[in-house]
Amino acid sequence: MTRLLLGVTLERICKAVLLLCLLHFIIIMILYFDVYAQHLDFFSRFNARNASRAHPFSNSSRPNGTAPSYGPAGAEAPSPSTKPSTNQSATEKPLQPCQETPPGLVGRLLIEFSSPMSMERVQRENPDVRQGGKYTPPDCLPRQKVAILIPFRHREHHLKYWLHYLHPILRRQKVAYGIYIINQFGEDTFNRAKLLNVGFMEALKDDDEYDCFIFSDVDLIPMDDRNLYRCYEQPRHFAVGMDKFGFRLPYAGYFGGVSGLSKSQFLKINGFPNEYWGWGGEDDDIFNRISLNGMKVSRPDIRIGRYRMIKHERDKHNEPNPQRFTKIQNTKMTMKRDGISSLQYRLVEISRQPMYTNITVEIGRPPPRLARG
Ligand code: UDH
Ligand code: MN
Repeated sequence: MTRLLLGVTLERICKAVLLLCLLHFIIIMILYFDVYAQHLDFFSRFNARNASRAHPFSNSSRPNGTAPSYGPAGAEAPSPSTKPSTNQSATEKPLQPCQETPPGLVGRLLIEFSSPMSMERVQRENPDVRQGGKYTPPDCLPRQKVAILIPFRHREHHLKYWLHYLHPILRRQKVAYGIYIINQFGEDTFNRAKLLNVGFMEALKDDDEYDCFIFSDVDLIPMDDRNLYRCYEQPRHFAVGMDKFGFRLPYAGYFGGVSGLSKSQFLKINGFPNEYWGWGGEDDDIFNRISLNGMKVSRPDIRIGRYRMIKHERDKHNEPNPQRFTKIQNTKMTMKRDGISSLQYRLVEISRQPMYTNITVEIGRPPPRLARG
């Protein structure tokens, strides 16, 4: 009797183990399907504009565990400002303007944050990036010069992943760029939008040829290199589908995460607000500024504008700002006085690192009324 019972129990355990294995297999298959889904995407395959165009400089290797692309860039034409060459010697054949759809893109990328990352590895894998995190495509004339600005404090771990993934992506996109980490000095309440205003000013002081500014959270990595980091005819919202929002836009007017404005678009809205202390609201205020100034946000296709955010808890001194709901009702009144025109800060240090330029800045603290909450 006991033997029979033992036998039945063993059989059940075996079945359970088998079931678990099957479940595991199915989950793995689903994950793979997700990454390689675009292979099966007939629409993007047949719509491809440049997929078959060979290019002498195209990169056939697949960095960062990337899958090949068959699809279009899914992006509109960039604004046409073309900069003169800085990387061309007199004896060489003159460089051609970079193609609107870069030929070496690979499409959907496999992004993960489990393998350890070090700055040494990032440096080793990006030997063409110049001191300060600058890069110029060697084989074509870029149409724009892009400053990438990252609001920052105590997120070194995230920064390594960001640099690890973004440098190769930007290189494949043929972007002429500089990376600026705008590091808030001290432990007062965090202010994302004000840091980005500082970034705009300091990047232009560093190089007055920047004509495009991309504002990115340090923990957001694009999952597709066809999401082109450049400026467009209208202000751009890049992070349309984040994993934390189920790869959907959380609401129609969302402008958070990663966005980009040309120099003239940024100046037209008087930059970003300086008076949003703590978490939230500043991105909605920027969206309001854009609409109130007669512009319209442009976005990539939802299949291309997907992002992974490195999981994290809320930071200290960046609690949700309880004033944000009232403040975003008043953008029309506040935007003329509060913005790049009223920006005040004290520069603490600029240091050029191999993979980025660090700008540490003191931006003050919220007025006492807000500090009390
Ligand atoms: N940031 C810093 N340091 C800080 C605060 C913010 O570097 O102390 C920067 C960083 O670039 C970050 C961005 O500001 O990516 C936006 O802040 P966030 O990442 O905290 O905003 P998010 O909306 O998170 O992603 C909200 C808190 C989520 C808590 C979830 C708990 N499960
Ligand atoms: Mn975040």
